[in-house]
Amino acid sequence: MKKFISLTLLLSVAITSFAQQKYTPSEGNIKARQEFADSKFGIFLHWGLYSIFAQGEWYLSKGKLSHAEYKKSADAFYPHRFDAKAWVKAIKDSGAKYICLTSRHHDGFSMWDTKYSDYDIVDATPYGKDVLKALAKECKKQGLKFHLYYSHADWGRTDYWPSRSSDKVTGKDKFDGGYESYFKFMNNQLEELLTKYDVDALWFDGMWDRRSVNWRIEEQYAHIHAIKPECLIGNNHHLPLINGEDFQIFERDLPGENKAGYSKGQTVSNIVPLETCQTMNGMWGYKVADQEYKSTEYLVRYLVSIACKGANLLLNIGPQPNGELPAEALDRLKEMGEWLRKYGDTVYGTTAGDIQAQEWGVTTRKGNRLFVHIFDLKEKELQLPLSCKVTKAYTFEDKKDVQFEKNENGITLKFDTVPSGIDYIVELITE
Ligand code: JFZ
Repeated sequence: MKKFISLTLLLSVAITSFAQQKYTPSEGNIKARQEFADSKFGIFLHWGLYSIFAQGEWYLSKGKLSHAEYKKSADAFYPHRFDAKAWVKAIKDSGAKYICLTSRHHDGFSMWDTKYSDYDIVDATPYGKDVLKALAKECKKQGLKFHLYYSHADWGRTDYWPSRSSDKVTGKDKFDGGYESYFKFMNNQLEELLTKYDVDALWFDGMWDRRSVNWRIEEQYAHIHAIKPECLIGNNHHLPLINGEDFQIFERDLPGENKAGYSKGQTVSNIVPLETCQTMNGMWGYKVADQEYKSTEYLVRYLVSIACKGANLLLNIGPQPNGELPAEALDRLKEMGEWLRKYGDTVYGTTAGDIQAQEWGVTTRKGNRLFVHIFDLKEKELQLPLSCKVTKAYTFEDKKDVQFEKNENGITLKFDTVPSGIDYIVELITE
Protein backbone atom coordinates (compact mmCIF):
# COMPACT_ATOMS: atom_id res chain seq x y z
CA MET A 1 0.00 0.00 0.00
CA LYS A 2 2.76 2.38 1.05
CA LYS A 3 4.63 1.56 -2.11
CA PHE A 4 1.49 2.21 -4.14
CA ILE A 5 0.91 5.58 -2.53
CA SER A 6 4.45 6.74 -3.11
CA LEU A 7 4.30 5.58 -6.70
CA THR A 8 1.07 7.48 -7.38
CA LEU A 9 2.51 10.50 -5.64
CA LEU A 10 5.63 10.32 -7.73
CA LEU A 11 3.63 9.91 -10.91
CA SER A 12 1.30 12.78 -10.14
CA VAL A 13 4.23 15.03 -9.28
CA ALA A 14 5.89 14.04 -12.56
CA ILE A 15 2.71 14.73 -14.52
CA THR A 16 2.04 18.09 -12.89
CA SER A 17 5.59 19.24 -13.33
CA PHE A 18 5.40 18.22 -16.96
CA ALA A 19 2.16 20.11 -17.48
CA GLN A 20 3.38 23.15 -15.60
CA GLN A 21 6.93 23.49 -16.75
CA LYS A 22 8.06 26.89 -15.73
CA TYR A 23 7.95 29.23 -18.68
CA THR A 24 11.15 31.03 -19.53
CA PRO A 25 10.55 33.97 -21.88
CA SER A 26 12.92 34.25 -24.84
CA GLU A 27 15.30 37.17 -25.23
CA GLY A 28 13.05 38.64 -27.93
CA ASN A 29 10.08 38.29 -25.62
CA ILE A 30 11.82 40.14 -22.80
CA LYS A 31 12.70 42.92 -25.22
CA ALA A 32 9.08 43.06 -26.40
CA ARG A 33 7.89 43.26 -22.77
CA GLN A 34 10.15 46.23 -22.14
CA GLU A 35 8.98 48.00 -25.28
CA PHE A 36 5.39 47.32 -24.28
CA ALA A 37 5.92 48.63 -20.75
CA ASP A 38 7.57 51.78 -22.12
CA SER A 39 4.77 52.46 -24.59
CA LYS A 40 2.19 53.22 -21.84
CA PHE A 41 -0.78 53.85 -24.12
CA GLY A 42 -2.76 51.70 -26.58
CA ILE A 43 -6.17 51.83 -28.24
CA PHE A 44 -8.63 48.95 -27.90
CA LEU A 45 -11.09 48.40 -30.76
CA HIS A 46 -14.24 46.34 -30.17
CA TRP A 47 -15.55 45.82 -33.65
CA GLY A 48 -17.59 42.87 -34.91
CA LEU A 49 -21.01 41.71 -36.03
CA TYR A 50 -22.50 43.04 -32.79
CA SER A 51 -21.64 46.57 -33.97
CA ILE A 52 -24.51 46.34 -36.48
CA PHE A 53 -27.12 46.13 -33.71
CA ALA A 54 -25.56 49.11 -31.93
CA GLN A 55 -26.35 47.58 -28.52
CA GLY A 56 -22.88 46.67 -27.33
CA GLU A 57 -20.92 43.44 -27.79
CA TRP A 58 -22.97 41.41 -25.28
CA TYR A 59 -26.27 41.84 -27.13
CA LEU A 60 -26.51 38.20 -28.27
CA SER A 61 -26.39 36.93 -24.67
CA LYS A 62 -28.00 39.87 -22.84
CA GLY A 63 -30.84 40.05 -25.36
CA LYS A 64 -31.33 36.25 -25.11
CA LEU A 65 -31.31 36.17 -28.90
CA SER A 66 -31.49 33.16 -31.15
CA HIS A 67 -28.05 32.35 -32.44
CA ALA A 68 -29.38 31.39 -35.87
CA GLU A 69 -31.19 34.71 -36.24
CA TYR A 70 -28.19 36.69 -35.00
CA LYS A 71 -25.92 35.00 -37.52
CA LYS A 72 -28.06 36.29 -40.36
CA SER A 73 -26.85 39.80 -39.63
CA ALA A 74 -23.56 38.85 -41.29
CA ASP A 75 -25.35 39.23 -44.59
CA ALA A 76 -25.89 42.90 -43.78
CA PHE A 77 -22.39 43.71 -42.57
CA TYR A 78 -21.06 46.23 -45.02
CA PRO A 79 -18.75 48.80 -43.36
CA HIS A 80 -18.34 50.85 -46.52
CA ARG A 81 -16.58 53.72 -44.75
CA PHE A 82 -13.86 51.58 -43.20
CA ASP A 83 -10.44 53.07 -43.90
CA ALA A 84 -7.57 51.26 -42.17
CA LYS A 85 -5.12 54.01 -43.02
CA ALA A 86 -7.31 56.73 -41.48
CA TRP A 87 -7.95 54.67 -38.32
CA VAL A 88 -4.30 53.95 -37.73
CA LYS A 89 -3.33 57.55 -38.44
CA ALA A 90 -5.89 58.95 -35.98
CA ILE A 91 -4.73 56.46 -33.36
CA LYS A 92 -1.08 57.17 -33.97
CA ASP A 93 -1.70 60.91 -33.71
CA SER A 94 -3.29 60.34 -30.31
CA GLY A 95 0.09 59.23 -29.00
CA ALA A 96 -0.97 55.59 -28.65
CA LYS A 97 1.76 53.09 -29.54
CA TYR A 98 -0.37 50.04 -30.27
CA ILE A 99 -3.86 48.91 -31.14
CA CYS A 100 -5.68 45.85 -29.88
CA LEU A 101 -8.46 44.68 -32.20
CA THR A 102 -11.15 42.13 -31.39
CA SER A 103 -10.30 39.34 -33.83
CA ARG A 104 -13.15 37.20 -32.51
CA HIS A 105 -15.44 38.14 -29.64
CA HIS A 106 -17.87 35.95 -27.67
CA ASP A 107 -20.34 35.85 -30.59
CA GLY A 108 -17.76 33.71 -32.39
CA PHE A 109 -17.54 35.82 -35.53
CA SER A 110 -14.02 36.08 -36.96
CA MET A 111 -12.88 39.44 -38.33
CA TRP A 112 -10.36 37.83 -40.70
CA ASP A 113 -10.45 35.29 -43.51
CA THR A 114 -10.07 32.21 -41.34
CA LYS A 115 -9.67 28.80 -42.90
CA TYR A 116 -11.35 27.16 -39.94
CA SER A 117 -14.85 28.62 -40.19
CA ASP A 118 -17.10 30.30 -42.74
CA TYR A 119 -18.53 32.53 -40.04
CA ASP A 120 -16.07 35.28 -40.85
CA ILE A 121 -15.94 38.70 -42.46
CA VAL A 122 -14.73 37.44 -45.82
CA ASP A 123 -16.94 34.38 -46.24
CA ALA A 124 -20.15 35.49 -44.55
CA THR A 125 -20.56 39.17 -45.40
CA PRO A 126 -21.28 41.07 -48.62
CA TYR A 127 -18.33 43.31 -47.68
CA GLY A 128 -15.98 40.39 -48.13
CA LYS A 129 -12.73 42.11 -47.13
CA ASP A 130 -10.26 41.09 -44.46
CA VAL A 131 -10.25 44.12 -42.13
CA LEU A 132 -7.81 42.51 -39.74
CA LYS A 133 -5.28 42.12 -42.53
CA ALA A 134 -5.74 45.75 -43.60
CA LEU A 135 -5.17 46.95 -40.05
CA ALA A 136 -2.16 44.70 -39.51
CA LYS A 137 -0.60 46.09 -42.67
CA GLU A 138 -1.30 49.73 -41.76
CA CYS A 139 0.05 49.31 -38.24
CA LYS A 140 3.27 47.94 -39.62
CA LYS A 141 3.48 50.78 -42.14
CA GLN A 142 2.78 53.53 -39.61
CA GLY A 143 4.85 51.96 -36.84
CA LEU A 144 2.23 50.82 -34.34
CA LYS A 145 2.30 47.46 -32.61
CA PHE A 146 -0.56 45.13 -33.49
CA HIS A 147 -2.34 43.26 -30.68
CA LEU A 148 -5.32 40.98 -31.01
CA TYR A 149 -8.12 40.28 -28.58
CA TYR A 150 -9.26 36.64 -28.84
CA SER A 151 -12.24 35.27 -26.93
CA HIS A 152 -12.05 31.91 -25.18
CA ALA A 153 -15.81 32.09 -24.72
CA ASP A 154 -17.95 31.24 -27.74
CA TRP A 155 -21.73 31.63 -27.60
CA GLY A 156 -22.48 29.60 -30.71
CA ARG A 157 -20.36 26.46 -30.84
CA THR A 158 -21.61 23.22 -29.36
CA ASP A 159 -18.10 22.21 -28.31
CA TYR A 160 -17.81 25.27 -26.02
CA TRP A 161 -18.70 24.72 -22.35
CA PRO A 162 -22.22 25.39 -21.10
CA SER A 163 -21.85 28.64 -19.16
CA ARG A 164 -23.55 31.55 -17.48
CA SER A 165 -23.34 33.75 -20.56
CA SER A 166 -23.68 31.23 -23.41
CA ASP A 167 -26.69 29.49 -21.86
CA LYS A 168 -28.75 32.64 -22.34
CA VAL A 169 -28.39 32.39 -26.11
CA THR A 170 -31.30 30.48 -27.59
CA GLY A 171 -31.78 28.09 -30.51
CA LYS A 172 -28.44 26.33 -30.17
CA ASP A 173 -27.77 22.62 -29.98
CA LYS A 174 -26.67 21.33 -26.57
CA PHE A 175 -23.01 21.02 -25.51
CA ASP A 176 -21.63 17.95 -27.21
CA GLY A 177 -19.03 17.33 -24.52
CA GLY A 178 -16.16 17.92 -26.87
CA TYR A 179 -13.88 20.67 -25.58
CA GLU A 180 -11.06 18.83 -27.34
CA SER A 181 -12.37 19.93 -30.75
CA TYR A 182 -12.93 23.53 -29.58
CA PHE A 183 -9.40 23.60 -28.14
CA LYS A 184 -8.04 22.42 -31.48
CA PHE A 185 -10.14 24.98 -33.34
CA MET A 186 -8.80 27.83 -31.20
CA ASN A 187 -5.22 26.67 -31.57
CA ASN A 188 -5.61 26.43 -35.33
CA GLN A 189 -7.01 29.93 -35.49
CA LEU A 190 -4.27 31.28 -33.24
CA GLU A 191 -1.61 29.65 -35.37
CA GLU A 192 -3.21 31.26 -38.41
CA LEU A 193 -3.18 34.69 -36.75
CA LEU A 194 0.41 34.34 -35.62
CA THR A 195 1.80 33.14 -38.93
CA LYS A 196 -0.24 35.27 -41.35
CA TYR A 197 -0.74 38.54 -39.55
CA ASP A 198 2.45 39.20 -37.60
CA VAL A 199 0.75 39.67 -34.25
CA ASP A 200 2.73 41.36 -31.46
CA ALA A 201 0.45 40.33 -28.59
CA LEU A 202 -2.58 38.16 -27.86
CA TRP A 203 -5.20 39.40 -25.41
CA PHE A 204 -7.38 36.54 -24.18
CA ASP A 205 -10.77 36.88 -22.57
CA GLY A 206 -13.52 34.55 -21.39
CA MET A 207 -12.05 32.18 -18.82
CA TRP A 208 -14.14 33.93 -16.18
CA ASP A 209 -17.18 32.47 -18.01
CA ARG A 210 -16.53 28.98 -16.69
CA ARG A 211 -14.33 28.35 -13.67
CA SER A 212 -13.15 24.93 -12.53
CA VAL A 213 -12.90 23.28 -15.93
CA ASN A 214 -9.61 22.43 -17.57
CA TRP A 215 -9.03 25.01 -20.28
CA ARG A 216 -5.53 23.56 -20.90
CA ILE A 217 -4.37 27.14 -20.87
CA GLU A 218 -0.69 26.55 -20.20
CA GLU A 219 -0.58 24.11 -23.08
CA GLN A 220 -2.12 26.76 -25.33
CA TYR A 221 0.39 29.38 -24.17
CA ALA A 222 3.29 26.99 -24.81
CA HIS A 223 1.94 26.34 -28.30
CA ILE A 224 1.80 30.09 -29.02
CA HIS A 225 5.31 30.73 -27.71
CA ALA A 226 6.63 27.79 -29.72
CA ILE A 227 5.26 29.43 -32.88
CA LYS A 228 6.32 32.97 -31.99
CA PRO A 229 8.37 33.28 -28.77
CA GLU A 230 8.28 37.08 -28.75
CA CYS A 231 4.49 37.28 -28.97
CA LEU A 232 3.22 38.67 -25.68
CA ILE A 233 0.36 36.86 -23.98
CA GLY A 234 -2.12 38.53 -21.64
CA ASN A 235 -5.39 37.19 -20.29
CA ASN A 236 -8.37 39.03 -18.83
CA HIS A 237 -9.27 36.11 -16.55
CA HIS A 238 -9.35 38.32 -13.43
CA LEU A 239 -7.00 35.88 -11.65
CA PRO A 240 -3.40 36.20 -10.50
CA LEU A 241 -0.80 35.73 -13.25
CA ILE A 242 -0.69 32.25 -14.82
CA ASN A 243 2.56 30.60 -15.91
CA GLY A 244 3.18 31.51 -19.56
CA GLU A 245 1.70 35.02 -19.47
CA ASP A 246 3.85 37.98 -20.44
CA PHE A 247 1.73 40.83 -19.12
CA GLN A 248 -1.11 41.21 -16.64
CA ILE A 249 -4.51 42.73 -17.44
CA PHE A 250 -6.83 44.70 -15.16
CA GLU A 251 -10.36 45.42 -16.33
CA ARG A 252 -11.67 48.94 -15.64
CA ASP A 253 -9.39 49.29 -12.62
CA LEU A 254 -5.93 50.44 -11.73
CA PRO A 255 -3.64 47.54 -10.73
CA GLY A 256 -4.29 46.76 -7.08
CA GLU A 257 -7.70 48.42 -6.98
CA ASN A 258 -11.10 46.81 -7.31
CA LYS A 259 -13.65 49.57 -7.81
CA ALA A 260 -15.29 47.93 -10.83
CA GLY A 261 -15.51 44.57 -9.08
CA TYR A 262 -13.55 42.39 -11.51
CA SER A 263 -10.19 42.36 -9.76
CA LYS A 264 -10.97 40.70 -6.44
CA GLY A 265 -8.06 38.47 -5.48
CA GLN A 266 -6.02 39.56 -8.47
CA THR A 267 -2.61 40.06 -6.88
CA VAL A 268 -0.41 42.45 -8.81
CA SER A 269 2.60 40.85 -10.49
CA ASN A 270 5.96 42.52 -10.01
CA ILE A 271 7.65 40.66 -12.85
CA VAL A 272 5.58 41.40 -15.94
CA PRO A 273 4.21 44.63 -17.46
CA LEU A 274 0.71 45.68 -16.40
CA GLU A 275 -2.19 46.99 -18.45
CA THR A 276 -5.53 48.52 -17.47
CA CYS A 277 -8.31 48.47 -20.06
CA GLN A 278 -11.05 51.07 -19.91
CA THR A 279 -13.85 52.39 -22.10
CA MET A 280 -13.93 55.90 -23.52
CA ASN A 281 -17.68 56.04 -22.98
CA GLY A 282 -19.52 53.22 -21.16
CA MET A 283 -19.62 50.17 -23.41
CA TRP A 284 -16.91 48.32 -25.35
CA GLY A 285 -18.78 47.58 -28.57
CA TYR A 286 -20.67 50.41 -30.32
CA LYS A 287 -23.90 51.23 -28.48
CA VAL A 288 -26.11 53.89 -29.96
CA ALA A 289 -27.47 55.13 -26.62
CA ASP A 290 -24.05 55.36 -25.03
CA GLN A 291 -22.89 58.92 -25.60
CA GLU A 292 -21.36 59.54 -22.21
CA TYR A 293 -17.79 60.08 -23.25
CA LYS A 294 -15.19 60.72 -20.59
CA SER A 295 -13.61 64.17 -20.93
CA THR A 296 -10.09 64.65 -22.28
CA GLU A 297 -9.11 66.04 -18.90
CA TYR A 298 -10.33 62.85 -17.23
CA LEU A 299 -8.62 60.60 -19.78
CA VAL A 300 -5.26 62.38 -19.55
CA ARG A 301 -5.32 62.19 -15.76
CA TYR A 302 -6.36 58.54 -15.95
CA LEU A 303 -3.45 57.72 -18.26
CA VAL A 304 -1.00 59.50 -15.97
CA SER A 305 -2.47 57.82 -12.87
CA ILE A 306 -2.02 54.42 -14.50
CA ALA A 307 1.56 55.32 -15.41
CA CYS A 308 2.08 56.20 -11.73
CA LYS A 309 1.32 52.53 -11.01
CA GLY A 310 3.86 51.55 -13.66
CA ALA A 311 1.09 50.32 -15.96
CA ASN A 312 -0.30 50.96 -19.46
CA LEU A 313 -3.73 52.26 -20.45
CA LEU A 314 -5.60 50.35 -23.15
CA LEU A 315 -8.37 52.80 -24.01
CA ASN A 316 -11.36 51.47 -25.90
CA ILE A 317 -13.30 52.76 -28.88
CA GLY A 318 -16.33 50.98 -30.38
CA PRO A 319 -16.23 51.65 -34.14
CA GLN A 320 -19.56 52.23 -35.87
CA PRO A 321 -21.23 49.63 -38.10
CA ASN A 322 -20.43 51.77 -41.14
CA GLY A 323 -16.73 51.39 -40.40
CA GLU A 324 -16.06 54.84 -38.97
CA LEU A 325 -14.68 55.70 -35.57
CA PRO A 326 -17.26 57.84 -33.73
CA ALA A 327 -16.61 61.59 -34.12
CA GLU A 328 -16.54 62.05 -30.36
CA ALA A 329 -13.84 59.39 -30.03
CA LEU A 330 -11.82 61.05 -32.79
CA ASP A 331 -11.98 64.33 -30.85
CA ARG A 332 -10.62 62.64 -27.74
CA LEU A 333 -7.81 61.01 -29.73
CA LYS A 334 -6.84 64.36 -31.19
CA GLU A 335 -6.80 66.12 -27.84
CA MET A 336 -4.89 63.37 -26.08
CA GLY A 337 -2.34 63.54 -28.89
CA GLU A 338 -1.95 67.28 -28.42
CA TRP A 339 -1.31 66.76 -24.72
CA LEU A 340 1.08 63.87 -25.23
CA ARG A 341 3.12 65.72 -27.83
CA LYS A 342 3.87 68.34 -25.19
CA TYR A 343 4.12 66.23 -22.06
CA GLY A 344 4.68 62.67 -23.31
CA ASP A 345 8.24 62.67 -21.96
CA THR A 346 6.73 62.45 -18.44
CA VAL A 347 4.71 59.35 -19.40
CA TYR A 348 6.45 57.22 -22.06
CA GLY A 349 9.30 55.11 -20.75
CA THR A 350 8.51 55.92 -17.14
CA THR A 351 8.23 53.56 -14.20
CA ALA A 352 5.95 53.76 -11.17
CA GLY A 353 6.21 57.00 -9.21
CA ASP A 354 7.75 57.27 -5.73
CA ILE A 355 4.52 58.72 -4.34
CA GLN A 356 1.32 56.87 -5.12
CA ALA A 357 -1.96 58.65 -5.88
CA GLN A 358 -2.81 61.54 -3.54
CA GLU A 359 -5.69 63.95 -3.52
CA TRP A 360 -3.52 66.49 -5.37
CA GLY A 361 -2.23 64.08 -8.05
CA VAL A 362 0.38 61.44 -8.87
CA THR A 363 4.06 60.93 -9.74
CA THR A 364 6.03 59.10 -12.46
CA ARG A 365 9.75 58.39 -12.66
CA LYS A 366 12.34 58.18 -15.42
CA GLY A 367 15.86 57.50 -14.20
CA ASN A 368 16.85 60.36 -11.87
CA ARG A 369 13.87 62.46 -12.96
CA LEU A 370 10.76 62.39 -10.81
CA PHE A 371 7.68 64.01 -12.34
CA VAL A 372 5.14 65.47 -9.96
CA HIS A 373 1.77 65.64 -11.72
CA ILE A 374 -0.48 68.12 -9.95
CA PHE A 375 -4.16 67.72 -10.86
CA ASP A 376 -5.80 69.60 -8.05
CA LEU A 377 -4.07 71.69 -5.42
CA LYS A 378 -5.76 74.30 -3.27
CA GLU A 379 -2.65 75.96 -1.79
CA LYS A 380 0.63 77.42 -2.96
CA GLU A 381 2.57 74.73 -1.11
CA LEU A 382 2.90 71.02 -1.62
CA GLN A 383 4.57 68.67 0.87
CA LEU A 384 6.10 65.63 -0.84
CA PRO A 385 7.02 62.64 1.29
CA LEU A 386 10.28 61.49 -0.31
CA SER A 387 13.19 59.39 0.83
CA CYS A 388 15.49 60.39 -2.04
CA LYS A 389 17.55 63.58 -2.15
CA VAL A 390 16.19 66.33 -4.42
CA THR A 391 18.81 68.56 -6.06
CA LYS A 392 16.63 70.57 -8.42
CA ALA A 393 12.99 71.40 -9.06
CA TYR A 394 11.51 73.17 -12.07
CA THR A 395 8.31 73.34 -14.08
CA PHE A 396 8.30 70.83 -16.91
CA GLU A 397 6.54 73.24 -19.24
CA ASP A 398 8.99 76.16 -19.23
CA LYS A 399 11.84 74.91 -17.06
CA LYS A 400 11.38 77.66 -14.47
CA ASP A 401 12.88 76.94 -11.05
CA VAL A 402 10.44 75.98 -8.35
CA GLN A 403 11.46 76.86 -4.80
CA PHE A 404 11.61 73.96 -2.39
CA GLU A 405 12.50 73.40 1.22
CA LYS A 406 13.96 70.21 2.61
CA ASN A 407 12.44 68.83 5.74
CA GLU A 408 12.27 65.63 7.76
CA ASN A 409 9.78 63.83 5.49
CA GLY A 410 11.01 65.03 2.13
CA ILE A 411 10.50 68.44 0.58
CA THR A 412 7.91 71.18 0.33
CA LEU A 413 7.39 72.82 -3.04
CA LYS A 414 6.57 76.52 -2.93
CA PHE A 415 4.72 78.16 -5.77
CA ASP A 416 4.06 81.83 -6.55
CA THR A 417 0.48 81.00 -7.56
CA VAL A 418 -1.71 77.96 -7.03
CA PRO A 419 -0.94 75.44 -9.82
CA SER A 420 -3.80 74.88 -12.24
CA GLY A 421 -4.64 73.13 -15.51
CA ILE A 422 -5.19 69.50 -16.53
CA ASP A 423 -1.81 68.46 -15.17
CA TYR A 424 0.73 70.93 -13.78
CA ILE A 425 4.03 69.08 -13.96
CA VAL A 426 7.05 69.76 -11.76
CA GLU A 427 10.23 67.91 -12.59
CA LEU A 428 12.54 66.96 -9.73
CA ILE A 429 16.10 65.84 -10.19
CA THR A 430 16.90 63.29 -7.52
CA GLU A 431 19.92 61.43 -6.22
C1 JFZ B 1 -14.84 41.24 -20.98
C2 JFZ B 1 -15.82 41.02 -22.13
O1 JFZ B 1 -16.88 40.21 -21.73
C3 JFZ B 1 -16.30 42.37 -22.65
O2 JFZ B 1 -17.19 42.20 -23.70
C4 JFZ B 1 -15.10 43.17 -23.11
O3 JFZ B 1 -14.49 42.54 -24.22
C5 JFZ B 1 -14.13 43.34 -21.98
C6 JFZ B 1 -12.86 44.02 -22.37
O4 JFZ B 1 -13.78 42.07 -21.43
O5 JFZ B 1 -15.48 41.86 -19.90
C7 JFZ B 1 -16.11 41.19 -18.91
C8 JFZ B 1 -15.59 40.07 -18.36
C9 JFZ B 1 -16.27 39.43 -17.33
C10 JFZ B 1 -17.45 39.93 -16.88
C11 JFZ B 1 -17.96 41.07 -17.43
C12 JFZ B 1 -17.28 41.71 -18.46
N1 JFZ B 1 -18.13 39.29 -15.84
O6 JFZ B 1 -17.62 38.32 -15.27
O7 JFZ B 1 -19.24 39.74 -15.47
